[in-house]
Amino acid sequence: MVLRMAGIQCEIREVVLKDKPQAMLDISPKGTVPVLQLPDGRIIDESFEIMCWALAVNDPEQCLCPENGSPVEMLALIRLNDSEFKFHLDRYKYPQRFGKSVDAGHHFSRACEFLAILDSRLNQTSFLFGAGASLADVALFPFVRQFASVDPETFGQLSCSHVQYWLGYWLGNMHFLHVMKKFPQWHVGDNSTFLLP
Ligand SMILES: N[C@@H](CCC(=O)N[C@@H](CS)C(=O)NCC(=O)O)C(=O)O
Repeated sequence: MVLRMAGIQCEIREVVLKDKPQAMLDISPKGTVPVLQLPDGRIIDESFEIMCWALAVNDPEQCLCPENGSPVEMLALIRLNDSEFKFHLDRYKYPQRFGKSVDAGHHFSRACEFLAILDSRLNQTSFLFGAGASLADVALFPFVRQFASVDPETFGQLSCSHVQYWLGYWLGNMHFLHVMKKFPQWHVGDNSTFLLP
């Protein structure tokens, strides 16, 4: 999505996780998506690093320069998401994967504490760090989307109306809608599919 926001043309090779292509494992043995291969052969295989790389190339919406707060504060919020919120989200979403003692309700409540932090920021401005979208907004909304989709009715009843509105904005964002289209699984020798139309 951020590659598209940055206007960077990119060949898409859609991976089915149960059937990872050898060409992907050869350049990134850890076997997670996304993986970006640059024309000079460099590999970036962490989504956050791909976002930072793309915005360093071109940042038309000024996502790296938040209007309120500093890039350091933005990174701190992203780190809190990737550690605390993701930890509780996973245990709320798939308690059975973490053993019998895991209480999904407890992790739901802890995840809601993070949503309250977001809600208080979004009570002040339309986006997390001001009137325009920032790297933090784009990095965080997919996790909030996952949280909401576990039980949309419960999410809709939470008292975090600013987060609910903000998520609605992102779900209708044209870059998001474009990248969420179903792409066919890539096989060696296929014609190229490009990100930008
Ligand atoms: N921190 C990594 C996480 C990547 C990750 O775990 N991606 C999942 C899909 S969302 C994956 O590739 N899982 C590998 C698998 O299920 O085999 C990133 O953001 O790039």
